Amino acid sequence: MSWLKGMLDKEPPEPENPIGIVVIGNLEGDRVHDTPRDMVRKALKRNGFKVIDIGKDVPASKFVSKAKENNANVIAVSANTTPAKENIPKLDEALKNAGLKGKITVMIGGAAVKKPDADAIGAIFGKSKEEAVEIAKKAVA
Ligand code: B12
Repeated sequence: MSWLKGMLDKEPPEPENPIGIVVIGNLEGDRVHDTPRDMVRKALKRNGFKVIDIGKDVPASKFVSKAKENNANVIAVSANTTPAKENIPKLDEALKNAGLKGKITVMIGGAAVKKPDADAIGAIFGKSKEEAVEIAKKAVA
C-alpha cells in the first residue's frame, strides 16, 4: 500500500513563487491520522502554496504561534478523532490570545468534524482536499 501510495501521490516540489502560506497539522488528540493531512498538504503544494506541516497531535497554541512566526495566510486543521474535535475551542482561545482572531483564515476538516464544529469558532469547514484548495485560494485572492 505504501509503495502504491508513493507512486500515486508523490510529494510535490516546493512552489517557486508561492501564492500563499499555509500551516497544517493534526490537532491535539489526533495522534495517528496523517494520511488525510498528507493529502491536503500535497494538494495545497500542487496548487502553489508553501505549506508548513507541523505534524500530529499538535496543541492549538502551536498552530497559532507557527502561523504568526511564518506570516501565514491560512491555518489548516485536520481533526480525525473525537478528542481532537473537542480541542477546537482551544484554537479560538489561542487565536484571541495572539490577536489573530478574524485576521487569518482557519479551515478545519477531517473524519471527526462537521460544519457546525467549524462554524462554532468562525472557521471554515472543508470536506475534501479539493475544498481545502478552494478555501485557501479564496483566502489569498
Ligand atoms: C486509516 C485509519 C486509521 C489508521 C491511520 C493511518 C494513518 N497513518 O493515517 C489507524 C489504523 C492507525 C487508525 C487509528 C485510529 N483510528 Co482511524 N481511521 C482510519 C480510516 C479507516 C481512514 C482514514 C483515512 O486515511 N482516509 C483517507 C483520507 C484521504 O480520506 P478522508 O479521511 O476522507 O480525508 C479527506 C477529508 O477528511 C479532508 N480533510 C482531512 N483533513 C482536512 C483538513 C482541512 C483543513 C480540510 C479543509 C480538509 C481535510 O480532506 C481529505 C482528503 O480529501 C477512518 C475511517 C474513514 N473511513 O474515514 C478511521 C477513523 C478516522 N478512525 C477512527 C478512530 C476512532 C481511530 C482510533 C481512535 C481507534 C482506536 N480506538 O484506537 C485510532 C486513533 C488513535 C489516536 N489517538 O489518534 C474513527 C474516528 C471517529 C471519531 N469521531 O473519533 C474513524 C472515523 C473510524 C470510525 N468510523 O470510527 N485509523
